[in-house]
Amino acid sequence: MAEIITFGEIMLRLKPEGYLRFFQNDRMEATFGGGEANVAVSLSNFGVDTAFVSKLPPHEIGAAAIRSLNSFGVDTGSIVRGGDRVGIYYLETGASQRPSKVIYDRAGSSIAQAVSGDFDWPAIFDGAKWFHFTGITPALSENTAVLVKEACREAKKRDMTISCDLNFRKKLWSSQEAQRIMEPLMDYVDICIANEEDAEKIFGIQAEDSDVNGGKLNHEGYCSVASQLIERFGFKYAAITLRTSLSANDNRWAAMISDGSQCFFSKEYEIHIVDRVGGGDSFAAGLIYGLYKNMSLKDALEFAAAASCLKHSVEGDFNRVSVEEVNALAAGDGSGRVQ
Ligand code: KDG
Repeated sequence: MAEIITFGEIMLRLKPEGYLRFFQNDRMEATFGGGEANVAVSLSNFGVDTAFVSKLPPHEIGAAAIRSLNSFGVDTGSIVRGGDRVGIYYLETGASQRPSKVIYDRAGSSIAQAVSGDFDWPAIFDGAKWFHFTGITPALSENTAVLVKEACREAKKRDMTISCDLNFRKKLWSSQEAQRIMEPLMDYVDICIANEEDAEKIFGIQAEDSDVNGGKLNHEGYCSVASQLIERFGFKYAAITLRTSLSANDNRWAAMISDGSQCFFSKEYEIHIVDRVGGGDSFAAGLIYGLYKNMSLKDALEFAAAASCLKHSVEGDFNRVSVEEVNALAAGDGSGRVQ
């Protein structure tokens, strides 16, 4: 029986090898990924019984997605089979001043067309303690927005902890639509994970001008964004990943968390980015793990930041690091360059 449940879309990820451009190669690496699936894989790697819930077509590509999740020990027993297609996303990895590109081809995927009644939430949540979703799932269709609400309602009834990574995706919906759908869902959420762009784009929450320098927030600015989220929605905690990038090749990575009265900041890591996709999901999974294992708020934050930092060194959406590796990094002073 799974302790933690995540719900969302798993997509086929098609990517030219290395730094090749879309039009430059005749082969694509085919793997799988998706916000909540990535979180489930990380948690499973950390040794927590985790189930990923979704809908996938009954054909072999749907089966391959399930096999991929199973290879990490993710419980896929509640994935419904039906509908016609697996969503696809194409990724071209940027370098230097050339940004990465993502192209979605996911409209009409099985999960986007799932309906109430496809999922037996009381059975899925039987014995579970934690439910996690992101802002991607309710953005897929009006149906998935309803499904997320149904899941949240059932999870709350069972006194489960609910976490949400706001994960604003401008290719999926507008700020106005996001706010309309996300605002009522926040009533159910205990732990909110975001970056400053999510908070601004979905809820119009911003730091004071005096806390912004050269487009970057200072620590007070991050505290202010987290406090505003907590005040507005009554979250227990709000965590924010810090956008401290210096340039595409030379990056720094850190995060913060607030409980409404205190703000904690993680160590800041210098990172060499191999693949940034899923970095936020690894942060979310690290935070869920730390809090689920009753770490102090500061330790859970450090665990999450270290897990996410390591993900940037791992090719693919899925993080493949162990608790021991994360703990070893989190125990350091953050000064070593991660190569
Ligand atoms: O957080 C990682 C996701 O962005 C990636 O897996 C693709 O799910 C995805 C999305 O909708 O952007």
